[in-house]
Formats: sequence, C-alpha cells, structure tokens
Amino acid sequence: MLPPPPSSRPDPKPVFCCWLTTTKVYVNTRLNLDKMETTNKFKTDFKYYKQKCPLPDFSKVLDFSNIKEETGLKRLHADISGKFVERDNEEAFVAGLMIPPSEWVMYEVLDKPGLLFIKNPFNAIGQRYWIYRCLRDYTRRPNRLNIDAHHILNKSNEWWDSCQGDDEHSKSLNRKLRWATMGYHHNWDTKVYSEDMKDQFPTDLADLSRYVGRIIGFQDDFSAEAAIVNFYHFDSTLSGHTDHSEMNMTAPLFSFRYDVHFGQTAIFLLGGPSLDVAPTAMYIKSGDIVIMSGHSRKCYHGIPKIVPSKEAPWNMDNISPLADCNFHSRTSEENEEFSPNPPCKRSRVESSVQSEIIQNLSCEKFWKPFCRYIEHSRINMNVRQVLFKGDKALDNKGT
Ligand SMILES: O=C(O)CCC(=O)C(=O)O
Repeated sequence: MLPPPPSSRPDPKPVFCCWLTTTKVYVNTRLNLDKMETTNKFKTDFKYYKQKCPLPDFSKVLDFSNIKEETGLKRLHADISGKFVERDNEEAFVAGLMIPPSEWVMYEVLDKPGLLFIKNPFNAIGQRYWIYRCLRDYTRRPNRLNIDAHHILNKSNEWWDSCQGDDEHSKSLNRKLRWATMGYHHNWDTKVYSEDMKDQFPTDLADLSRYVGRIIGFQDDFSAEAAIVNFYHFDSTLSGHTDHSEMNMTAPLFSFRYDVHFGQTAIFLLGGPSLDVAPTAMYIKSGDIVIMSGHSRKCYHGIPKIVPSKEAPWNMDNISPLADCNFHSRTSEENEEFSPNPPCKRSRVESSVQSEIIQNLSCEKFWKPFCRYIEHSRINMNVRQVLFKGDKALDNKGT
C-alpha cells in the first residue's frame, strides 16, 4: 500500500509503525528486540542511508552512470524494429525530447527481476520540458496537491505563480508542495481509485509513457491512467512501502509502473516482497527512468536520502539562447487551452503547447525560476495503469 502523503508522514515512518508497536511488547527482552531488528533489513538499510552523522558509506550504492562490470545486470536493447514506428505527431514530439532509442543505455537488475533502468534518455530541452510541466502545469487545478488540505491557496491562485516571490510566504509555499496527483487521483486514505476522483490524464505524459513502453518491448500494453508527482528537498525522505492500489496488481506480472526523475539525486532502495529482504541501493539521477514490472512490482521501495547532483543535465546540451527572449506569455484564454488536462481538441492543443514551451525553454531568462527550483529539489513522476486492458471505467464509485 502507498504510504500517506509525504508531508503528513510522521517520523518514524508508517511502514515501520507495526515494528514499533511490536517492539513495545518486547521492550525488556533484548534478545527479541535484536531479532526484530535483524529481520527488518529494509528498515536497517533505510536508517543507515538516512543517517547524517556519521555519513554512510555510499560505495555500495549501484551507480548506473559508472558501471565498470555488468555483473548482476543484464544489458537491454531498444525494441526499435517491427512494431516500433513513429506513428503520429505526438510521438515525434516526445522523441524530440529524447536521444535516439538506439543509444539508450538500459539494464535489468538480475536479482530484482522486472526492475528496468534507463540511463537518462532525455536531452536538456527534454529535461526542462518535463520539469516545467511538473512545476507549472501539473500543479494546476483540477489536479490535486497535498497543500489543498492546508487551504493556503485561494481559489484563483495556482501554486507555481504564488510561490515566485522572495518573501517568506512564497518561500514557505514553495517548500510545502510535496505531491500532485493526476488522472485517477490516489486516495491516500482508502488506497482505492474511483471514478469519482478522476480527471483527464495529460496527453503528453501518456504519450511519453506509451513511447517508453514500446521501446522496452511492452508494445501498446501500457495505458497511463494515474500519476503521482513527488517533490523532494534535501531533507525529504519517502518511507518504504509497496504499491497496492492499482487493480492490475491482481495480475502483477502484467502490471508495470514507470518513474521518471529530474533534479537532485536520490538514493533509491528496492527490497523484496517482505521487509526481511535486504534492499539494493541505487542512485537515481536526473533524467533516469525506472520501470517496476514483474516480480519487482510487488517489492518494498523507498527513498532514504537526496544528495546533491554532480551535474546539471538540464543545462548541458548546446541550448542556444533565443536571439530575443521575447517569450510568449499566455492570455487567460490561452491558459484554458494550456490546461494540463486538455480537452478533445488534442492534436491542435498538444502541438501548440509543444512549440511554445520548447521555444521559451531555450531562453535562460524564462527558464531561470525553474532552474532555481530544480537546483535544490528532486521531482519524481510515477505513472500507473489502473484499469484492466479493454475496460473503460472502474465499477466502483469509491464511497
Ligand atoms: O520518488 C521515487 O523515486 C519513488 C516514489 C514512490 O515510490 C511513490 O510515490 O510511491
């Protein structure tokens, strides 16, 4: 089951609450306590990587940007033959934000079957595009945010616009955002998706998901229906948890979730189906894509630490600043069209969105506030399928 929203997550984290409750019973029996600790290997490693003093030894953390020998890993190759064709404009657009699939560096982690890792396939503009979408657009209504419950934004204000000032209120608002949900909204209380808590899924993200899925050989089997965007700062963690909400978990081998990451580097732990399996620690860096499918889909995972990124791949290619930085700012009518959940006029809206954002993102002045955010933060977009293939809707109303 997914943990409660990061902002409301107490410390110690919920996944370990039963452990704490149980230890109370054994509090005077050191032997039993030790036994409990050694069986919860996930927790032990989580605490280890989280600790500040002394700093943990990171030398055992799997670093996909520095693979010396591929022991324990299987190199994968893009499925660019046969079924893969750039069929329509949307795909061409997604492809324009990435390096060619034949150059993607991809691995499966052998002792975590189904865990696939794609080493940053985005170009710098691609990174900027998704960072912009997550911050500026995916945080707009009707998407849901953790801060909705705090009632600190009035109805006519959006989060990104409201946290651009240099005053304390803006800065605090900026740090308070921890998640946004899209499509079928995750219900943090019941963990059950419902037709009542659903908005349209952004088409560009659905296209990206389909494109990545097809390249790794899932063909058209994945339909993006729910997403959580997580926002992390250097002191943020995400406790160990498993995913239970997606209906397809009843057939987990056919379920996959894929995560795209931007900004600062995370230490990601992936354990087993129970907490007594020691997790593998790996770095996830800006642009990396992680796919949890098959066996790994049911495994405990969490983020004990965010560490500063050594590079800034969102600035790295030769982004030629536009001769004139006269970027187009939208009128309120255009903003309607620019909604993260565009209505049916899909192609027209999507293509107008692309060129405008992409053009603007080459301008350093336009990019600056987004750059300022990402220099101290990490964004994770995780995308899931909720419905069984062929189904059009859930049969519950979620009440
Ligand atoms: O931030 C990440 O990499 C993982 C996020 C996650 O596991 C979740 O939202 O369930």
